[in-house]
Amino acid sequence: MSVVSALLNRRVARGCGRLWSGVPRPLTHIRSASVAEPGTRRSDEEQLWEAAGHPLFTRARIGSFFQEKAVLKNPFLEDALLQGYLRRHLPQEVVFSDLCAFGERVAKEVDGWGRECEVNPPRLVHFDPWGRRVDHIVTSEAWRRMKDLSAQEGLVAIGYERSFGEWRFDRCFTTFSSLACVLYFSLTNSFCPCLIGCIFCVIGCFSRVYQMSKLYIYCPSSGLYTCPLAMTDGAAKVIQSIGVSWPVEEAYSRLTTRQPELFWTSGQWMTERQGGSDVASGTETVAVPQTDGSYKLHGFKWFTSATDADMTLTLARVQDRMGATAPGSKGLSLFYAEVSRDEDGRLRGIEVQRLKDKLGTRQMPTAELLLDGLPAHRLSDEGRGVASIANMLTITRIHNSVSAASTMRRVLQLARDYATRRTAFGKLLKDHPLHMQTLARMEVETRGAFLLVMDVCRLLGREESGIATQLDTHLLRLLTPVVKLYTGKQAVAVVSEGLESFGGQGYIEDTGLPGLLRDAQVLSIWEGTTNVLSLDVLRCVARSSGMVLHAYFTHVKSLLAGASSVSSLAPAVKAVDGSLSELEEFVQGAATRGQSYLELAARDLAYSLARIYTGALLIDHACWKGASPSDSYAALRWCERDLCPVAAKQKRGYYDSRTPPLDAALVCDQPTEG
Ligand code: UCC
Repeated sequence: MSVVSALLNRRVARGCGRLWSGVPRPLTHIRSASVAEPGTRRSDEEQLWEAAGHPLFTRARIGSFFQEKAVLKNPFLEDALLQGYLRRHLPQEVVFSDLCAFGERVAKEVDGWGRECEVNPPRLVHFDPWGRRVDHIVTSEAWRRMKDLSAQEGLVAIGYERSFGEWRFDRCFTTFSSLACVLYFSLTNSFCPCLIGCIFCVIGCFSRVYQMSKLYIYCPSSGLYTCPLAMTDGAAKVIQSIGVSWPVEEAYSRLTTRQPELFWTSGQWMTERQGGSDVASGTETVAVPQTDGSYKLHGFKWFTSATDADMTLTLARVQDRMGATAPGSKGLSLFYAEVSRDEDGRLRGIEVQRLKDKLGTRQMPTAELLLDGLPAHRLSDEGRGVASIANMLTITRIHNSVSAASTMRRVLQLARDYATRRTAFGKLLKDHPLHMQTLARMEVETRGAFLLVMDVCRLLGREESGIATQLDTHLLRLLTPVVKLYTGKQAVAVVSEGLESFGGQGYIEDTGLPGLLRDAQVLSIWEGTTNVLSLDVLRCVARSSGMVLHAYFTHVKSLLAGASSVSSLAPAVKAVDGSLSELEEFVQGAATRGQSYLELAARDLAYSLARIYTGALLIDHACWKGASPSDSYAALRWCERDLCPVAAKQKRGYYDSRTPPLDAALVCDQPTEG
């Protein structure tokens, strides 16, 4: 047989294979680790074909080169900053080995499930084949696996266990020792020489750092399962703060269990048709008291995330005997409801109207719900709904920030890997300084976001372990909206830039990359938009009579003081110090201004708080004895930006009374006639 006929025969065989192209193939995508694609080496067949004088691209032949995809490696082992941070703050062995094993699982197994969640989004089945209303939200197998995994890995539980069982070898000794350590710590702000007690305390107060580190590794591979986990964590926190007793005792233990068969997730149904920001005036749902002390809820929840939850916390207005309700925030109470079905398989007191058609987060069911007599229990005092659910908001906002930092890190890890594989203009991307400069800028953003997020987790852990000082408590209240709003914006910018670093492939759906950008976009929207959270900053400043800002200035100064002797960081220290003075000046001046002035400045104020604080954290981390030269470089680069935009914009008259009409005229500018 001639070379040509041999090749023709092979091509016929190949052509037959194409008939099967409709058969589903295993999922392969950029977020998964798998063997490298073949193709960069030309096959014998191709060489023969070319030797026979045939062109490389003809009929069924598509050339021999295939670009290698980026490979997701163990996200824990790939993350120098995460490791450095944990090495600095946590007893290493236990946490490191768990995070390392989990990172391996994420790269090898879980990431594929995450992709499957996206490819098989949830769907709503309204009716059974016989016409009965069932309202089944059908989710993928991968989505259900995520639930089991979340329990097994303790993704909520770690935040509530606050210690490791094996270290609690003697409860009495440990309790005594811990109390002594807490006292020592409160007085000296340093760890006492008693090793066991300290380790216990460290583990207790850094449980949140540990939990959030795990979520940070998991999030971009989770198929958005981190959303129900955020609400689950928030619900557990609310229950804990109100008191773990009937009717939520069982719920609490299920939300915080590590046993998959017992694990529950929770919803957070706050948003109604009038919107999710102004909850006080937007909530129409009423709670009708029942004779047994429970309630039935009637209303329409317009945007309920992860609606396949087992329970929910929600807000409603209690009706009096005449059917009247109190308006505004004072009329809202917090309710607990279980999502269950009756003997006919119908949801009790709920109709799922439809699933939302969203830009991103498509992996997760988000629904419009008619509450039509949903059985519920009131958890808060009447009229204390917003204040009671605020604990949930704190937790979900912190989770949101973890997701933001985590998504930035993930796109960078993939871009970094891709830069070692893709050649353009004669060399690998990693050898193009301009390309690496772009990635380095993303890296600086990501490092800043990470340290800011982790510091808030640290504060949360200290508060929950009972070792928070007043300064810590004030900082936590102030920084929660700040970290959420700032990292949400950073994530969109960094992920968008990250996609560009893959060229056109970053825009191709089944690489898995566009989903990262779509999912990032929600981070600045839900759980309080940028402007709503900027106003929350003003509220907490006013409600604390400025104490939250006092704590802020005190803490940033103490971080800078620790770096004063490090000459290589002097430009960064000087920049943060100068910006802090500008901010102080702004705050002092603002105290004499009216509310409208402050509201106009709110977003820039929040950005300034975020940038200055992050600068101080980067500096502080760069001073640590285990810091790397890259830690210093990142701190220096971060601090070169405008750290205090509120001062700069104030000087330019952005908040003066003549500006809003100009802004409005600009926005509403109409074409002139003629
Ligand atoms: O639900 C949504 C989607 C769920 C998806 C979850 C995803 C989780 C992330 C996943 C990561 C992967 S979206 C809907 C989200 N909606 C919001 O986030 C609400 C945004 N709006 C606000 O935050 C507003 O500032 C409101 C609703 C809190 C304002 O309401 P009020 O009634 O005007 O509030 P007040 O009067 O300012 O505060 C009432 C009480 C006060 O306590 P008392 O009465 O003791 O003085 C406040 O101090 O509530 C307290 N409070 C807070 N406490 C209010 N906000 C807070 C807070 N942030 N922290 C502590």
